[in-house]
Amino acid sequence: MKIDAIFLRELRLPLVKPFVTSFGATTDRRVLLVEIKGEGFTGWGECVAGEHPYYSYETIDTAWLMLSSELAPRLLAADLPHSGKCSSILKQVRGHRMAKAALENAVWDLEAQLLGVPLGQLLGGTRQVINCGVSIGIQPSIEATLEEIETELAAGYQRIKLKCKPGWDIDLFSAVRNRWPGILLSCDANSAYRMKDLDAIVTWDQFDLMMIEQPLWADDFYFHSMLQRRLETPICLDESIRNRRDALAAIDMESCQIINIKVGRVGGFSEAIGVHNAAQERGIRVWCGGMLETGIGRSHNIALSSLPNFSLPGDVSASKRYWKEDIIDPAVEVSKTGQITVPDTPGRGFEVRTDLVERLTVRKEEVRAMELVS
Ligand code: OSB
Ligand code: MG
Repeated sequence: MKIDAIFLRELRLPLVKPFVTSFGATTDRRVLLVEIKGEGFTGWGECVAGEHPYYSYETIDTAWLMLSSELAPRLLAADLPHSGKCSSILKQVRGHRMAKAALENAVWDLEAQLLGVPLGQLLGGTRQVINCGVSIGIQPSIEATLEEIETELAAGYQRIKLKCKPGWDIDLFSAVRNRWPGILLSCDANSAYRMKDLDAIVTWDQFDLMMIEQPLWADDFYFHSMLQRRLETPICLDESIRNRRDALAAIDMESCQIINIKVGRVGGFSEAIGVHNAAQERGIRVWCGGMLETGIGRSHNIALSSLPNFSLPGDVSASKRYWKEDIIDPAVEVSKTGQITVPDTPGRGFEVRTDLVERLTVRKEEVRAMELVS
């Protein structure tokens, strides 16, 4: 593949409503997009790094710096026979996986168009529809949370994930379970608990949660395995799994029974496929996590979710839950049965609304190829 130009863009987009997790609230998103021109096509990638280094050490600003000074120049200087080669071209740069993913995914996005195949198919996807759940942020009250859940269930979503933290857990789960004894329910602590909380977490088995996501430290396997031994409820790891090797270690240590795959967190589609396959071979179920993406990241998550082992409903939901106006056409829609149809047209299957992207762009840079030592 011949790449002619790489552009970085920062867009500002207000969320429809604030999204609150155990580490804080997000009201406006600063979104970093990678735009790659080559072979007569434009590939798009979205960087899922946040505004602050809370979920991960990466931020939109560190990602911009890495993309413009290290990653994109390397890609421009390299031979690129196919997308699967990206990760080895970028491997000299340690970490910065969200920045790498934005670039690599833009290449896959372009290659799918070039080959005239749906992106999902290029990644190895087999599903025609994907099953959707929602992630419900921390609300001002339990009553407000119940109302949110009511709305999302009425919209058809198959699974409800509650963000939780110490002091926002047992009473919440209990109220939700009283009202809806049978729904698929899970929780996500974004690593807010510590060893002193283990006895309390063990009592959550009574709520028949589908999983407890990342209760302990963001970099931990060992203490999660100690907790998993005491729990009936499966632990799902999100933050801890940075790559395929981490997945293998976590599975081997029995730190989790389910893995949340986020393509940004693991550094791109190639590694996400690696995690997916490693889990599948070992009978570990996976689902696709969300990072408040615009339509570009959302379309990539849909393509990834079409792989066979994405057997649990993911966080990939309708555009309108987050954006008044999404930057793709059509917007992502979810059926009354809580499903998204995987596009069967070439590429990502959603047009990028370039006029709207241009209007929302607050910073733009063309990356130059660089003479790299070594
Ligand atoms: O842990 O899944 C998470 C958003 C920001 C940071 C971490 C997480 C999330 C979400 C977003 O839960 C869910 C979505 O995009 O729908
Ligand atoms: Mg999570």
